[in-house]
Amino acid sequence: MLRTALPGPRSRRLQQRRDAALPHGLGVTLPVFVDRAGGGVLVDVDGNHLIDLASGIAVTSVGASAPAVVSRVREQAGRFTHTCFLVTEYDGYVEVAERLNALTPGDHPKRTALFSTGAEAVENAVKIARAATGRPGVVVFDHAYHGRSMMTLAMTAKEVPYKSGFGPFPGEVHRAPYAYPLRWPGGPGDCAEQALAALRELLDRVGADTVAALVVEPLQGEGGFVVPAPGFLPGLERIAREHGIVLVADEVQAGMGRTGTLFACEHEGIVPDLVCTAKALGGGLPLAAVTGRAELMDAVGPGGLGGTYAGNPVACAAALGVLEMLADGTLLQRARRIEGIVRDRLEPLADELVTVAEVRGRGAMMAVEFVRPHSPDPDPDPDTNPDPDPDPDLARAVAARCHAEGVVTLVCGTYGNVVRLLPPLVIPEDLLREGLDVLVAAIRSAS
Ligand code: PLZ
Repeated sequence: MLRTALPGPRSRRLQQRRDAALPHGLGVTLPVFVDRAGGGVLVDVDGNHLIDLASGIAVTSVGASAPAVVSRVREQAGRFTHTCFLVTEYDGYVEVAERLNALTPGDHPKRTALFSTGAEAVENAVKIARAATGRPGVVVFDHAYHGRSMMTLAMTAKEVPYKSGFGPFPGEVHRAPYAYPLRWPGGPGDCAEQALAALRELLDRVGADTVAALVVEPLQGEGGFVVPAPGFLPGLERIAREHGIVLVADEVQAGMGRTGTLFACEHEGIVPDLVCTAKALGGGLPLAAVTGRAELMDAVGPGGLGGTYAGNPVACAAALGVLEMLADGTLLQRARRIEGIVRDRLEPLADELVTVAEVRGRGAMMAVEFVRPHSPDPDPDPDTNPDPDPDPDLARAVAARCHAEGVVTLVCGTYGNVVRLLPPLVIPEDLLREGLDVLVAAIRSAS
């Protein structure tokens, strides 16, 4: 429900102040200033109601003002906002850790350390894996995104805009192909097997016994919402075990219920050694965690882990509200229901339009990948996948049309040609359908 063209006059005035006060390096998807939000709606300062299909990049899964989160935050902030857990302690931290130890895959003894951001969780997972193995190497994947700190930038694949101009980055980071079925040169059939063979080759080349950690997003986020070919994740687990490499699941974007299971690696039943969570964990407050095998987590000496704000008490209170809301499984079911609704509405477009290469994802983490129509190959090779030519202009145009109509969608992908949907799990169905109607119309007209 829009009252003005977007951005409205108040947002435009604030944007002018922003432009004068902030550096250009801070991008923005939709230059609209928000006044309040919740239930899948963002209300801007001009009174426009926007449909939220982004959740602040997979953060507000339980809603942007969920009572279970807000009441706990108020209560905790009224008692104290901070002590630094390294100075004096509070029970919320321990309770979040106990819950994550119980909820993450595997029934081995576990420990959890809390941090503030996803990048910090991933960095600390690398530190823990190095301390535990005494090895330096880190293996990551094509299209990976792990954060914006120096080590996680080294691990992130995409050069522009994340890495360019910021190097040199820390070394000992090796990159293997991710089992991306749509873009696998040999076609989707052998994708998992061939990607695993490529990883084995890489490990032979660098020496598997120099590798501390294999860090993988069980469903890639910024890289394009890539669901790995079936068998890839179990293969990684096998290879990691074989070589004493610590398997780290970066569940920062896909975890905490987003894909219809609490953790995305559950879809293939793998048990990572360390699990990184953030985003939805804190219900909008900055909280991140590394949860994993007790013997690995305990390999770091006293004082080796921490941070001034790591595991902030208000953020822990918020997380306990989130965990309570996720506990009975209703929201996981909602995520799966959202997948069904999105597939029913979008999959027909893949048959209808040559520009829609694929509709994919899991749960409430769904995406459309756009390509340029090929001129027919006069001499097609039946053994290779004709690499579909990414169309970032089309993805941008689709997102821009959605934005103009007040539907917040995000673009992602190494080639910028994927429009992704991350609605809050609590979004009312009619609102989701309304947002999808706008998206479908945008895809049709921009194609
Ligand atoms: N690992 C899998 O998706 C954050 C990035 C937004 P932080 N993704 C959103 C941007 O452009 O900065 C992410 C992720 C995965 C790690 C991270 C990093 O999490 O909380 O942003 O540090």
